[in-house]
Formats: sequence, structure tokens, C-alpha cells
Amino acid sequence: MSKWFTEDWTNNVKFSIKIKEHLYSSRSKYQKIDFYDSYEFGRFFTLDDYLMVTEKDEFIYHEMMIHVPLSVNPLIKNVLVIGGGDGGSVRELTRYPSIEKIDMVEIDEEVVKMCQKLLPLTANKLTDKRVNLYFEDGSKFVKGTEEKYDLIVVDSTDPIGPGEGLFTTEFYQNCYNILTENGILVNQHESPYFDDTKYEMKRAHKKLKNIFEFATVYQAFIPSYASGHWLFGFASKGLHPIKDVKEDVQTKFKIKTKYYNLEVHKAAFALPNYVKQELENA
Ligand code: AG3
Repeated sequence: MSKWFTEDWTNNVKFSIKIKEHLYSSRSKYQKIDFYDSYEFGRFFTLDDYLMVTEKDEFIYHEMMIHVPLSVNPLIKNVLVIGGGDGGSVRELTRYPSIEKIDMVEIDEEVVKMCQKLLPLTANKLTDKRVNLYFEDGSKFVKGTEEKYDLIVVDSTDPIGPGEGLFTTEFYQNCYNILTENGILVNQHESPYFDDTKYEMKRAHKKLKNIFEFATVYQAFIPSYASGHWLFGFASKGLHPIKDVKEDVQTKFKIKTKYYNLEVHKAAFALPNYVKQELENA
């Protein structure tokens, strides 16, 4: 009998992946953690039965999360990653020799340990000398730190469970306070398509817009996330995601990407009318 992993995209829509092997299952202090091997998506892991990373499409999410802000400001040196326990965002950051320090604050140490064991594709750069790992609550970290960052990457789960505090006004305000003058915040911003994620998209956008001088969203196609149409938030103290983009950042650092390029960068900010409208109404 064949086995399938199924995520409920809504109460009426399910997404299933045929499984070769259920590699690991546990309940940490914070959440249920599962690792699988599959025919189509390779290895993947879930938190509370929501898909986080698959080997097949993680490059899209992580490249878009990191190369967009780095192309807007190639002078970024000091980076804070909140969440991102799989290490994919850190991996993309370590490709820039110009980045001096990466602090990663992940609440669940078990996610990091298991990704290092079972998902080296994303986790293999967590040992880079510039990376400091903190196993604590990101919302507390940004309140307490004296450090300043050029970029904050909020690589969170959905706003339920341990990720909830990473979608609050207080959290965004604290992030704003610890960003440098040209600071940028990017975050995983849910999907505009189904009602539940659309609601979260609007809530997050409304808060970011009230705090930052500039806030918008950009999009990518991520087949394993609900609807496949996924958004990232881009908020800054003034830098503009298109007007300030440096044409040569990929050639300058000789970074080979599978999804990201400058045309994609610019096009990602061109939003469908219904998305624009929902954001205006937020
Ligand atoms: N972060 C989770 C993105 C949201 C997924 N949501 C869902 N499947 N309902 C992914 C972490 C990658 N570093």
C-alpha cells in the first residue's frame, strides 16, 4: 500500500505527496516535526504537518528571500535571520563574501539538529564561521539586543503556533528599531490566494506599512506551498526594491542562481490587480 503525506491547504482542498519513506517523527517542546523522502520532491520536512522545505523547490524560496534584498543593498554586512532553522536562508547569505556576520535566532534547536542530519542541502552552511546560532524566541531577541543589522530576514512558519509572535506590531517595531539607516526587512508573507492565508497577508502588510517608510510585497511560484503563489514582504527605511537595485550584483559576486535574476527581481514586484486591491484594503 502506498503512503501519502497530505497538507490541508483549506478545509476543502488537500495537497498530497507520495512518500518513499517516513524518515523521522517527533514532538519537540514547540511543535511536531516530521521528515519524509518522496518520489517527486525528494526529502522534505514539515512542522505541525505544514510543509516547510522540499529539496526540489526550496531554491525558489531561499533565493528570492535573500538575493532580492542583497541586490537592493549590496553593502549589507550584518544580518539577522529569525527562524529559518533549516539553514536555507543562511546558505544563500554565506555566498556573499561581503557579509561579515549572520546571527540566526531559531526557537527550536531540534529543527536545526534534524536538518543538519537529514537535510544537508539546506543546512550545510550553518557551520560557516560568520554564523552565530541562538536558540531562543526571535520576538524576545529583537527586544533585547543592542546589535544593529543591515538586513533582517524573517523566515518563519505560518502565524499559528510558535511563529505567531513573528507577525505582531511589537515584533515589527522592534525589528525597525534595530535596523541601520538603510535597513531592510524581508519576511515570508503567506499567499494571496486562499482566504486563510490572504487574511494573514493583509494583517502583516497593514502592520509593516504603519511602521516602515516603505512596505510592499513580491511574489514567487513555490509549488509545494498552498496555491503555489507565495509572497514575501519587503519593508525598508527608504530603499526602493526596483529603483535602488544594483544591476551588477550577481555578476559582481559571481553567484549562480537557479531562479533569481534581475528580470525576475523586477517582475516579482508587479502584482496582480486582486492582490493590489487586497493590500490597499488592508
Ligand atoms: N517557511 C515556511 C513558509 C510557509 C509555509 N506555509 C505552509 N506550507 N502553509 C519555510 C522555511 C524555509 N526556510
